[in-house]
Amino acid sequence: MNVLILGGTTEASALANALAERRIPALFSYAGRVAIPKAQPLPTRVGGFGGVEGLAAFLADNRITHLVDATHPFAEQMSRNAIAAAKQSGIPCLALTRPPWAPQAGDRWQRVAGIEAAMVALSGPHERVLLAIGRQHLAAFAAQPQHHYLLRLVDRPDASLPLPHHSVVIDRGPFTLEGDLALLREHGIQRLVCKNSGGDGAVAKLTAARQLGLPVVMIERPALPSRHEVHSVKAVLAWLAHAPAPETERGV
Ligand code: 3Y8
Ligand code: NAP
Repeated sequence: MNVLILGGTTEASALANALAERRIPALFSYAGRVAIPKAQPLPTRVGGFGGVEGLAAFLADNRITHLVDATHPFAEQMSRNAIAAAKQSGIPCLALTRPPWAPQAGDRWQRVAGIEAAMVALSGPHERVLLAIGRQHLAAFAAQPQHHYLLRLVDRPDASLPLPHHSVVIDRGPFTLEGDLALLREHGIQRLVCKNSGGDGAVAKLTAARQLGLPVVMIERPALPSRHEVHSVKAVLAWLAHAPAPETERGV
């Protein structure tokens, strides 16, 4: 058995620890989006594979027997490539994901279908907005320059940002309720924009917004092709114990 974990989430890290503890041969993969990704207890590679063909070649060259896509629900391209490359390679593939967040009593969510729709939702007069979507999709919000944006980024930006009025905090999660309440209060935040990432690593800002009665523009997840999905490390371990390895591994 030789497992490839496509990582970058809290759940991927938990899975990596579980496989390392059980001495199950595995590799961990990051895209290379941030300067210093969290260290993992597994041999780790960083960078793209080169599309579906590159991933299929990697699977073959490294004699991967099981592919676990534990990427973030907004890592749409990686997940599509994983499905295609696993099918092409005849290798079992499983997605480890977390259920989307659902609004609770007291929440003031405006649910939108994507980044552009979130930008349109900010068409009102000046507000102080926590734009908690990271770095990659900030340019869309230049169309709403009237707001003051609070940006939470993993790395300090190395170039000027496309938003005229903004403040930056450098932080990587998982985040805490105490910390996010303080952040919203200190910056006088009046509205939040975030992705429906699910999981526990970034939910604190939603609990804080509920307690402060703040509206949230919630960007819903991109649609993905149907695939075998589980929501726990335990379920992945059970799948690994029973999923048939490819023929090459069975020596037939
Ligand atoms: C490089 C690797 C762990 C994993 C921790 C989770 C939790 C904290 C919440 C906010 C939202 C955001 C962002 C966020 C969260 C966890 C998880 C999660 C959101 C790291 C990591 C990598 C990345 C990439 C980075 C993106 C950015 C997104 C910041 C590691 C820390 C906003 C997504 O500068 C950039 O280019 C950043 C890019 C993709 C989204 C974007 O478009 O900018 N994550 N985040 C991964 C790689 O190279 O393969 O160091 O841990 C991982 C984590 N980020 O093990 O503890 O599981 O979701 N990451 C979002 O959800 O909205 C922050 O601020 O409230
Ligand atoms: P994406 O748009 O779906 O992927 C774009 C390309 O990046 C992929 O086609 C692949 O390149 C490469 N890539 C993505 N994830 C990879 C991985 N784990 N290992 C190797 N290559 C990877 O991805 P993204 O949304 O930028 O996310 C990148 C990473 O950040 C992922 O690990 C994801 O789990 C993590 N992350 C993302 C978010 C988010 O909001 N998007 C939040 C938290 C964590 P090739 O085609 O060249 O193979």
